[in-house]
Amino acid sequence: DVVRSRFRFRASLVGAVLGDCIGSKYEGTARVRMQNLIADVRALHERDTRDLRYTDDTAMTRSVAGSLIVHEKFVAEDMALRFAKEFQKDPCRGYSPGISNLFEKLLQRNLTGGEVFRPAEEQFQGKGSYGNGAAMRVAPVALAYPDIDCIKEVARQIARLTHAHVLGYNGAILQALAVHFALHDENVDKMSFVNKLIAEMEPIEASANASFNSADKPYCKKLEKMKEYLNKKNLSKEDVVKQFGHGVRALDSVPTAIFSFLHCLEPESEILAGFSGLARTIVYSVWLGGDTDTIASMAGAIAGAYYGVESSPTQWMQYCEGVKEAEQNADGLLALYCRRVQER
Ligand code: R7I
Ligand code: MG
Ligand code: MG
Ligand code: MG
Repeated sequence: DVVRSRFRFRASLVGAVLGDCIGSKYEGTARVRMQNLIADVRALHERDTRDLRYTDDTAMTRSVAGSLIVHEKFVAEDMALRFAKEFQKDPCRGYSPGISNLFEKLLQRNLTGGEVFRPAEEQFQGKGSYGNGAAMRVAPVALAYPDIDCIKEVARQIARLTHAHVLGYNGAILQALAVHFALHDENVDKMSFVNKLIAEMEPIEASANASFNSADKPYCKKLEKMKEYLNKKNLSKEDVVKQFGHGVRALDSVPTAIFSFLHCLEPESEILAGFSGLARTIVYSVWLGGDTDTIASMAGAIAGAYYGVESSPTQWMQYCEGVKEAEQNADGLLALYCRRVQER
């Protein structure tokens, strides 16, 4: 059903923009008060607000979508250059200092072909970044490919342009998988959703272990914990943050975004009744505090893919910068997706 698909593709990228725009006011705030958040949202409904600007999360998501649409596949050099040029054009969007340095290097060195992966490998004394910057921009990959193995591979490759640490790129893979499963699920069951993610992440983390000489599967471990926490009654947000984190590390934010989506499948009592599924997911994830724009953007991409556009709050869409472009990119990705389905 192409019409319903179009709505879900659009809502995924729109959800990512809304989460970024609404969350960015609180980025780095450990304790966000629900009262303040509700006031923000009410201002959007009462048209009593200024336009909310998007940050680097959205800027980079747009580059991922744009490059995939133009080339109809992943082209490393073009993708890296789009990130860097977008940064150069508009550097004050809240990029981390590490990423800013990386883009300066990319632009100065005139790198070609596979060399574009090198600056990422040099980050953080040669260990590579485990930040959430690769996961926060990955949603378009899940919209560009019907095939799950392609999603995993392309998510990893795009991530490695900036995040060479295993936790950085595996976080991007997990987020892409979450968007993929949400997009294709008609009636999400929390436990089977998490089980599907574990089934995919298990071999990925096992093979990472072989090369890093470790027995740890940190993403799978958090996903296992998630099953326990999704069944808990009267869960406090302090508990959620303690278990899943709300920080800038991918490991402390991708599972949190997935948890927010699943937890908000049913209305959370503390959140305004009458909110749509996408709206309450975004409000809930911002309320958790910390890296609010990024966690809300990732949760918004997953929730949008599931609920579709009928769940997108139109008043919010009017005040958030970049919504139109997100819709256009979603349409371009859907066309690409449909071509791939036909070619199968
Ligand atoms: O991951 P990245 O693009 O940052 C994304 C965040 C989001 O919240 C955006 O909204 C934006 O505000 O920035 O940027 P990186 O510089 O790769 O990583 C982000 C942060 O993670 C760094 O500033 C470090 O604090 C931390 N970090 C590390 N610290 C020590 N060692 C990431 N990797 C390492 C590491 O290997
Ligand atoms: Mg930000
Ligand atoms: Mg940001
Ligand atoms: Mg952020």
